[in-house]
Amino acid sequence: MTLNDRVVSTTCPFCGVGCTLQLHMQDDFIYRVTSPHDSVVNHGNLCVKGRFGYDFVYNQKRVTTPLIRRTPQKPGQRSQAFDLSEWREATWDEALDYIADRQMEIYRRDGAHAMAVFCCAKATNEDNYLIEKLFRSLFRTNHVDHCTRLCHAASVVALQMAVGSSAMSNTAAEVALNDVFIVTGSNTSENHPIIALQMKAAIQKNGAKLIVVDPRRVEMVNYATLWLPEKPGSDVSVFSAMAHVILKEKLYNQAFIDERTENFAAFAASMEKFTPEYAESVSGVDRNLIVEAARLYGNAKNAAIYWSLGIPEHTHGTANALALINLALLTGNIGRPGTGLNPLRGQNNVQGASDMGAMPWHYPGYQRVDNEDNARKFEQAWNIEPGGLNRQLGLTTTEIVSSIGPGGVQALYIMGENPMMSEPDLNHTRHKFEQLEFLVAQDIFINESGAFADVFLPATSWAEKDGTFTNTDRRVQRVRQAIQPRGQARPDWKILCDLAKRLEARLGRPNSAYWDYQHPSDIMREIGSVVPEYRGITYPRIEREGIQVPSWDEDHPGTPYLFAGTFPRGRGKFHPLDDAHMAEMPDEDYPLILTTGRVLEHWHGGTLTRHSWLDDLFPEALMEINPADAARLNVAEGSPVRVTSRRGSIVLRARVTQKTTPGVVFIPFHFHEAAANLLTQDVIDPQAKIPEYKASAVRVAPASESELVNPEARQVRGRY
Ligand SMILES: Nc1nc2c(c(=O)[nH]1)N[C@H]1C(S)=C(S)[C@@H](COP(=O)(O)OP(=O)(O)OC[C@H]3O[C@@H](n4cnc5c(=O)[nH]c(N)nc54)[C@H](O)[C@@H]3O)O[C@H]1N2
Ligand SMILES: Nc1nc2c(c(=O)[nH]1)N[C@H]1C(S)=C(S)[C@@H](COP(=O)(O)OP(=O)(O)OC[C@H]3O[C@@H](n4cnc5c(=O)[nH]c(N)nc54)[C@H](O)[C@@H]3O)O[C@H]1N2
Ligand code: SF4
Ligand SMILES: [Mo]
Repeated sequence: MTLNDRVVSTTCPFCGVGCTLQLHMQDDFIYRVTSPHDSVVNHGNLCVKGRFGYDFVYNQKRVTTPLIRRTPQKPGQRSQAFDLSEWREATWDEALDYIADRQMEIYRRDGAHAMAVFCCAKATNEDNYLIEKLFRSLFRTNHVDHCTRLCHAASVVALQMAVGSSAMSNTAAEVALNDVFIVTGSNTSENHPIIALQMKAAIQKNGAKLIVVDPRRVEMVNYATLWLPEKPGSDVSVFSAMAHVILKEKLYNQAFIDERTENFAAFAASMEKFTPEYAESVSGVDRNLIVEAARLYGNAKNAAIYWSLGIPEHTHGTANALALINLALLTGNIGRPGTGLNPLRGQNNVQGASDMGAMPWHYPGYQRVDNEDNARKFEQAWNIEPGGLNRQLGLTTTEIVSSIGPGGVQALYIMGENPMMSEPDLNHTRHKFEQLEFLVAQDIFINESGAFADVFLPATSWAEKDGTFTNTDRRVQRVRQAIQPRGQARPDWKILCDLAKRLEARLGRPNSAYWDYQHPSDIMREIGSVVPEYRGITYPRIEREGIQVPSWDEDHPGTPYLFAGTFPRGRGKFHPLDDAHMAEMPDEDYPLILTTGRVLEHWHGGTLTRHSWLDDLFPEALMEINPADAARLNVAEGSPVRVTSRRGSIVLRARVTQKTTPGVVFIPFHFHEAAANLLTQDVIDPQAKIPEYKASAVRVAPASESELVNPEARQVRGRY
């Protein structure tokens, strides 16, 4: 050990599990990552991304100075620039002044409606609080959203409707207290690997019984007592049939229903039609399996439901999530340790960004923007004249993209997202991006979306800044600076303060004091003053271990599980349900159902993991196809296939595997050379506005090696 050796304790930047990382440093170099055995979330365990995926911070392709496009971009003719020669370096002053001038020009001409922002679930709470404050208070727009819309939006809407909350009700580690648990629409071992470890321990050490409901034979099926292999999009029928059986066999919890819920009769009547036979005809799941699953869950003492994107990412995602909530209310499996409704949140800080108001309908703390009292409260906090904040609900991410053009959104600011990989129907998204009048990207790399920008602002990564992330079980944890910012890169919160001051000056508002923070801990103090759930969060209190919000004051220890005595909306509300179908059913021309998602080694659009050693572990896009379909279509293991939907076409290699069920193919959306979102559609759930990523009709045909896109050619980055 030399003098410069040190260990920096921080939180993993990848998934919502929120594992504690110890970065072993020599000078400015991270040479090893470990985790302490007593870490509260992960007990010393890490997955491959937390352990090895940090090297993106040193990647040569990081942008380290502000950049301005050499050729001015015009609406209708905007194009992507990946090559640095198409940009010129600028000073921070020049880049920020240029942005402030262009934004003010558009704002003065077209008003608040023309301004929109995508916030960042990878950035800190403090960063996200400031960016939504900037857009709401200075541009008076509520067109503020982030990737939560593409993620658990329908889970959040359903939980709001039924119980009045929008987070995981219990702590993931409470799986140790379950005697039965359901995992549905979650490939837990690849996407929340450390929670999967806890689930496996609950099964192997405590004898807990697992029910998996998923169209794919995900790894957790190996640990399950029951696997219900349903057709994608048929969850309402499967879970309502379970409720049907629980009702018929009187396995419900009458005391809980009487004391804590409402609307039971209407719900029970709507379950009549969902017989196991009927559900079998819709979902393809054997009726006996449905009955067995209902009995197992209905007879359990402590049962919990864990779900992820297979549930919300449908045009009927809200109904899917309501079907799960109905089951928990029916059996009283909520409001106690080891029970609950647990949507496994995805990004490291998607819970926090949502809590911070990075959403179009809410100020920080889920306080509706169309409520007069809330608007007044934030006008006071942010020194805005009475009536000055916008009372109209803003547009969501997918709506922002659709509205781009004359009369709609003209100026977009993207802080750390990649809609040109993550939004559905990328040919349409590309067309919309081309129409933008002004685009700013604030990121650590030029990704497929930032390549369209007029100005690129280099942000620091998580290893170069201080702040907090809120993990999937609502634990607010510290992020600590370990290395110096690369080049001139600056932390997001600093960039935003510098931009806000310039805008204030141009607006003639003597308000700079509202953008003077010495450190992110100052921002957290302000957050606590406007978000009651965060009042108890201060940096000294979370120095050693995070606190689970709500933490109502500085003496409050935090909240491991919610709804002990009551629900935020009072009684839990049952919702009657009817048939729900996916928007695009397979037919003769497009006979297979495509479901999209993730693999263990990669992250979303790949901006981080494809700039990391992790890319060597999984270098190429693969489509999973069942052996029965592969034989019929003449597709061999490893051979190239062309996959076509009504919206686009991609070529990638096939992986012939029992992991997918017949009739279903799976493609991860991490690879720009074979971007899955060229195939998906932008139809959305009417309540939650989430797109149906989990079901599109496609056809698959053998292709030749020469049709495969060479990753270096980056063909998908052009028009497809
Ligand atoms: N390695 C890695 N981990 C990640 C991420 C990543 O990019 N890479 N992203 C993070 C993020 S933001 C999120 S939101 C989470 C997502 O976590 P997951 O939701 O686990 O991720 P997906 O790969 O999209 O898997 C969706 C699951 O739903 C199933 N499914 C598909 N259609 C249906 C259906 O109609 N009904 C049901 N019941 N199931 C269905 C799929 O077979 C799969 O098991 O992962 C987080 N963790
Ligand atoms: N087909 C299909 N599409 C999907 C999904 C699916 O299952 N199927 N899932 C959806 C879901 S759940 C999600 S969450 C979205 C994710 O979609 P996005 O959020 O658009 O995707 P990411 O690739 O995670 O983009 C994160 C960006 O933030 C940058 N970044 C990282 N750290 C920082 C930081 O500290 N500051 C700044 N400024 N930038 C930073 C990264 O470089 C990267 O460019 O994709 C959605 N799209
Ligand atoms: S499980 Fe999630 S938080 Fe933990 S190390 Fe892996 S990616 Fe990081
Ligand atoms: Mo997500």
